Amino acid sequence: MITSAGQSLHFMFMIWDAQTEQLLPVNVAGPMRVYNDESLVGRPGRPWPMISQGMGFHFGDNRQFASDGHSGSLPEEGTYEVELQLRPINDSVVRKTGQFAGRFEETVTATFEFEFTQEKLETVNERTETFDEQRRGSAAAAEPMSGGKMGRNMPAMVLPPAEEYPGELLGQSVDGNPPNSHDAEFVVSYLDDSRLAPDDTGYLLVSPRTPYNRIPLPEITLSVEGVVDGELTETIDDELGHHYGIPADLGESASFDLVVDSPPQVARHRGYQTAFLNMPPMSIER
Ligand SMILES: [Cu+2]
Repeated sequence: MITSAGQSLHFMFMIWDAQTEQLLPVNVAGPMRVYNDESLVGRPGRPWPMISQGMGFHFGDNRQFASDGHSGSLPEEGTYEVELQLRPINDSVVRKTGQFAGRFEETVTATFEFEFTQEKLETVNERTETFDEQRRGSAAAAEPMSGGKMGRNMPAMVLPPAEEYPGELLGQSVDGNPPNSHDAEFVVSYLDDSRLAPDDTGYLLVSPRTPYNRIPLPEITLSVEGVVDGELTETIDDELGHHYGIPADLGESASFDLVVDSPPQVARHRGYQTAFLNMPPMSIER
């Protein structure tokens, strides 16, 4: 998807597994190159992991299009070809389990074309959503775009609600909300038996997400301190989705702190610029 940001185009990519139709909220973007008639336009560069209320987790980059004989920073009208390299998902960075185990091991290149016309740019600009004045200043989020609006069948870009996770939910408030830290919600579930942990050991699953839209928050360094100690492993699993996990055996009334060692290393679109940054630890008790 392309939207205009000032005098450049903002390219946004969502990457999912065709086999399971699941979004892969993992930093895999390599260099992106844009061509017009086989000649490179703009600089090649690597899109960043980002979150936006409408698009959820994606990769994005702004491109200016000044080229020989064309001084504007928007492209000339015409057809452009885009090449985006996707890097392997390395198990030492993000653990791959279930149907994802052993996959995404090679660098691949995705290519597609787009037409740029002034008319298309105006259509995109018209889609910009503005909140009523009465709603400004109160906490909320814009609706995530659905597949239909994006013009194709897209996988879900949001995570399931807490009650859809297996295991025993921990740290829920009396109203049934998951623990939170600087606006992010952390679904914490204890599975006393899981294929993601060694035999006879339980598993602690933590799924951080944005409030309202349940957009996954990747690239966090998370650890636990207390009856269980250690850093959680960022994991993608076809059944349990994107989460952070650690093998753990939690007895009755076991308590620990969930500590955010570094907040999500993602760029933020409008509405998220000041959220999920200074994240105090959460005290959890079974
Ligand atoms: Cu973006």
